[in-house]
Order: sequence, then C-alpha cells, then structure tokens
Amino acid sequence: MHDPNCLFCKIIAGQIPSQKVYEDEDIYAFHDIHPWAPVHFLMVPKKHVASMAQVGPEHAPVLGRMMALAPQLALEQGCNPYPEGGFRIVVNTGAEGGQEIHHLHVHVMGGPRPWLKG
Ligand code: DGP
Repeated sequence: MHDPNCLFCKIIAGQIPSQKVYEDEDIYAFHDIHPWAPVHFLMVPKKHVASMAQVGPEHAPVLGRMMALAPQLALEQGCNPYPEGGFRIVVNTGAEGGQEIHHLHVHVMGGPRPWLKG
C-alpha cells in the first residue's frame, strides 16, 4: 500500500532519494536526514501505516522483524557492541509524542556520545 501524499512512501518507492541502510520485501531502513546521534537511521514498514496508534495484530510480524533486525543494523552502522556500546530505539507517536512524519518509523540511534558521559 502506497500513500501518494506520504514522504516516507515516496522514499520507499525511490521517488525521493535516501541513504539506504537495509531493504527487504517488507522493511526499508535509511539514514535520518537530521541525525540526533552519530548513528541515526530509521526503519519503516513498506506498507503504509500512519503510526503506532494504528497498529493491530496484522502488523505484529513486520514490527517483530524490525525489532529483531535493529541490533544487527545498529552494529553494521557503527554502534559499539553491548553493553559498553548499544543504541536507543524510539517510536514517536502522534503530535504529543513528537511525531512529524505520519508513516510509522523506528528511530535507531547510537554511537559514541561523549556528552552523555558527564
Ligand atoms: P519523527 O519526529 O519521529 O516523525 O521523525 C521524523 C524524522 O524523519 C526526523 O528525525 C527527520 C526525518 N526526515 C524528515 N524528512 C526526511 C527526508 O526527506 N529524508 C530523510 N532521510 N529523513 C527525513
């Protein structure tokens, strides 16, 4: 399902360029254009779903695959291994959740961040 008005559907379709991290039949991952961390990429289901608020049991397989894939992609993108390294996963949902793009996406962020060490 492709929403012609959705920015991330256009990225998935290749109509807007992106720096691809991973792709399979159901999942697309790409670098965030405004990174909040040295490693920051987004994972999205290819089928349009607006947010976590719209998720139902039918989305469980793709969401589960995204979560299971995130650690491998995080390491490949330069996150250091757990436990000294690691990463943060964030899913902003709705206006009060800080969501700006209404195509469900998982932020994966990590890499050395000296400002967190105090
Ligand atoms: P959120 O606030 O959770 O909806 O985050 C949306 C993220 O999407 C934000 O961190 C910036 C990123 N973003 C917005 N537009 C583009 C774009 O055109 N390309 C890429 N790669 N990322 C984008």
